[in-house]
Amino acid sequence: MSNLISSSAWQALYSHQSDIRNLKMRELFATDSSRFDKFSLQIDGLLLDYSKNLITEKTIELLINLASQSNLSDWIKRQFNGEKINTSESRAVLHTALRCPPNSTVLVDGKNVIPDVHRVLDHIRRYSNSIRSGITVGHTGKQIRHIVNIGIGGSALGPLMACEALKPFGSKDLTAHFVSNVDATDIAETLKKLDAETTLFIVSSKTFTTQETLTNAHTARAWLVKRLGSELAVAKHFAAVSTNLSETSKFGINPENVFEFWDWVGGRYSLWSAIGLPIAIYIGMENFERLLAGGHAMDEHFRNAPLEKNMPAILGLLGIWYGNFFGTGSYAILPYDQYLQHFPAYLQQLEMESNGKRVDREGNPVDYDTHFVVWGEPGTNGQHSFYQLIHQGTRMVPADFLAPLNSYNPIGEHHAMLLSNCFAQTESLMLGKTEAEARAELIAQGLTGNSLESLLPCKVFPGNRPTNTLLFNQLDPYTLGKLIALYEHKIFVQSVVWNINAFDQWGVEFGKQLANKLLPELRSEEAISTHDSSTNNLINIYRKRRIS
Ligand code: G6Q
Repeated sequence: MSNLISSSAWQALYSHQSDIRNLKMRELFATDSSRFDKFSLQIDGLLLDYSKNLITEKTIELLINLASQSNLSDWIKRQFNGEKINTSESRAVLHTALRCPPNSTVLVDGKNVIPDVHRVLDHIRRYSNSIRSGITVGHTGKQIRHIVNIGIGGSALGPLMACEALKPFGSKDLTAHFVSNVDATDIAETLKKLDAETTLFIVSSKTFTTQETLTNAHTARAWLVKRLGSELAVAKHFAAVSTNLSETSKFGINPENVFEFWDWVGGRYSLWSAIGLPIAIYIGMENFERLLAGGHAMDEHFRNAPLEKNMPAILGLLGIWYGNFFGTGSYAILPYDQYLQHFPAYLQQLEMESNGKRVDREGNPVDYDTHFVVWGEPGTNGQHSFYQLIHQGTRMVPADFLAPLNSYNPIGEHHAMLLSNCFAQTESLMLGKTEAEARAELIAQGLTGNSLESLLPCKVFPGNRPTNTLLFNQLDPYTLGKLIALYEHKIFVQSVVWNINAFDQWGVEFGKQLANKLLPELRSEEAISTHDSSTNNLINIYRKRRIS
């Protein structure tokens, strides 16, 4: 049995769970009018209401004990101080340094990294201003109107999510496009929307060796050269973001348009770095800096707030409460904000790639569950599809609801309707509907006898389904920065308790290793017989039936 499972803090939570699992949240609310005050936090305008959880004050006390037993406060210091806590890659983990003010000091191997961070930010400022103002133009002298991010995973999902989330701040003269998939359809359909003379491609890849990104970049390059009739056009229409400057120069990108970042920035944590270049161009540097400032504000909160008032710590520990003590296999992210439509996919990577691990920091297989499946869709759309399972399925699915109090599109009653749906959902997930309530409703509808009795079980809702609600005024860059950093730190909290490394991704590396392996066999003249019978047949069927 691992130290974690046998620890007193874990065992105390284990027995507490059996004491309280039959409690009803509706009764907890009915008997304690201060429940919201007890179980909510505010950090400059961002509210976390976690009162609709299956918890008592004792639960929080025991969860905080678990965090203390895991030396969470020490780990937070170690991360912020640039210790190489990503041990399997021997790297520091310093996305937090990317949002530090210029007068800060953060040392990696004895060197302060902040001057480099601000040197690159200055470069981003100059370049994004000159694209937006039309000082830097395309090969034929026309102003840039389309920016196309070519990148995948951590080099795509953050900028995609943030450009969509901050659309109200986006330049009306620019359209941001994102190409990730090696499926040619992705780039082909994007190219159809573009005019080569007014398009800037940003090739974003930490390693600059990723198959999908380089393939798409070469296709885009060939398209551009063909359209503009000159190789010289590449210098004006391509920029790159990478830690691998020798590969960017091999690709032929003008060194002035190459933006650097460092190995201590993990891919999925990189939108704050030069990987955020499309965001800076699209929303402008001042707004990009507001995003960084929001992230920094959450960093300061995370470092300084006591654990019981620490938003990332509370969110992380609640996740552990359900995942490890109630056996929930997934949790849902449900933004009631159309601009946050890519936020669930963004968090899916951030959380599952960080904490989807099976060995601890010492390399021992763990004997407890680590991360759960993360999924979600914007409300109210999800209500008309999968909420059924959350309300009445056999599994408990904890969910985070996120909503702005004010809309950028204040048309009629839309926003009040949106929020009324959001609040009604969390309320009814908590309350449920008892058999007596369901029966009274059916009687009021005129049902009696067998028709009433047979319908009754379907109309009962167990309730007691946990939710968090995060409210903010409007989704501006500063707020988005805080929200992203909140989840980043929440993930770190969980990794500390689980004693796993949240910052490596060997599963992704494995995929990259496999990517080119089968390719020559698909082109082979000879039948393939070196794999298992399934793989051999799949390859051979493709070989026989491919048209081009
Ligand atoms: C992120 C992952 C992964 C990575 C992509 C793209 O943390 O490592 O999603 O971002 O595989 O890698 P490159 O940026 O090196 O192309």
